[in-house]
Amino acid sequence: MKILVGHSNMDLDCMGSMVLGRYLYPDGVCVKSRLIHPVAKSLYNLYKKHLNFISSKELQGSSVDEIIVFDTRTRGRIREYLDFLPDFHGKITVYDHHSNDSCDLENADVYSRDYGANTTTLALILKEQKVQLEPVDATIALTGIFADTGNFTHENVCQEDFEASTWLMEQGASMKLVGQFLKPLKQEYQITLFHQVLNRLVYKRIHGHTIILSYFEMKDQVGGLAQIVEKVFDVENADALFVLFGLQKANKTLIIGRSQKETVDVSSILAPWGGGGHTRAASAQLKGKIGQAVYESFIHGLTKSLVPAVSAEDLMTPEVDVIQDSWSVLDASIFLEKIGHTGAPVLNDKGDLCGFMTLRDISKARKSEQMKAPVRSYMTRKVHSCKRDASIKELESFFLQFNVGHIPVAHEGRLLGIVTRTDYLNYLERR
Ligand SMILES: [Mn+2]
Repeated sequence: MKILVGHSNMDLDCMGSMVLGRYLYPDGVCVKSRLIHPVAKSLYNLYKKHLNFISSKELQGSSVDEIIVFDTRTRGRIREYLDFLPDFHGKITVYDHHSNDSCDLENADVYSRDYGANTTTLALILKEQKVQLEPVDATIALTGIFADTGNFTHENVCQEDFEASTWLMEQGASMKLVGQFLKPLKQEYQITLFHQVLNRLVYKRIHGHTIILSYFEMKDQVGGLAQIVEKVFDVENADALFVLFGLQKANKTLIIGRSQKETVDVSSILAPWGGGGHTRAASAQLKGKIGQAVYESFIHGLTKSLVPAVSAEDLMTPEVDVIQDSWSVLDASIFLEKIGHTGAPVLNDKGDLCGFMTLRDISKARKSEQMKAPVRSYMTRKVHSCKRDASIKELESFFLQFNVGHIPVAHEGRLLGIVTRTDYLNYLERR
């Protein structure tokens, strides 16, 4: 017998891969994991009959000669099936998109693609073979792609994910159903909890990072906490979020962390607490520890482990073309034209930053035929400058709020450099 499996705690991408995998291996039998990830539960329950997955228990005593693995290449993540197959020595074929994970499945044929979703790999193979899908399978597969690509907003998204999705739409996928399955908070208690967590958020600036924290105590653990935390992170604009759930009955604290910045690696921040995961999503469990004191000591640890954030000083261009306030407007105009900028900071004779001269200011002087007037009478006196340690968030709100293209960085009146909108955009792209 040939079996098709995904990783433990199957998610939507797993299910999408498996239903498509069935077209490649029509004689294969899909096996469900013991637990199903909360995000995939409603889809699974609704399509149980159509999916027709057997449980891993049913493998006991069966003669499996080939295993097709989807969405993982790690033995530990398919152990729950292998445990029922102690005598298995057959062929293993892997379809996976986690190319950074090392593969410890001996003699496996690994079909690896770096797409945003693993389902994409299977969809493109079937497209190539001109296979016709049942619309319900197209819907399940498309849900998998949306889920693993964060609705096509994650950095891992590539052209192939779009191509596969287009094809799945052609195969009759229902976007209405996809949207339904992707709603992260389906239960009323989850929505209530979402608002409770939101109400207790504390904003902290730690080493230039904006971190939000929340401590929440509850009797028993409920399903879908990670989705709640994710939703909170979605609506808040912070660098990272840590929600600590004190679980009274189990006498432990569950920490769930999310980050949107490479330099705030939540997995390494949670490592000293016995946690793990990815750079941007990780969790930890503190057994036997609960209460406000745990929260306090977590904040303390966090302060120690956070690497200082990038600040205005790191982004700025230090050599700035400046205008003197005693120059004539005409000279300033010629100067700006020569350097090809739309504006420049103005310094007084003491060398202090005293204004900003833009082409707009110059045209005002031109209209009133005052090109010989000194710069100081036409420059913009109110300069929106920032401090050298201004955070990325502050710069961002500067650009948005004042609609300026440059932000002078000053210290005690002295101009240190300038951050342009381009500097800022370049940073966003590389971070
Ligand atoms: Mn995946």
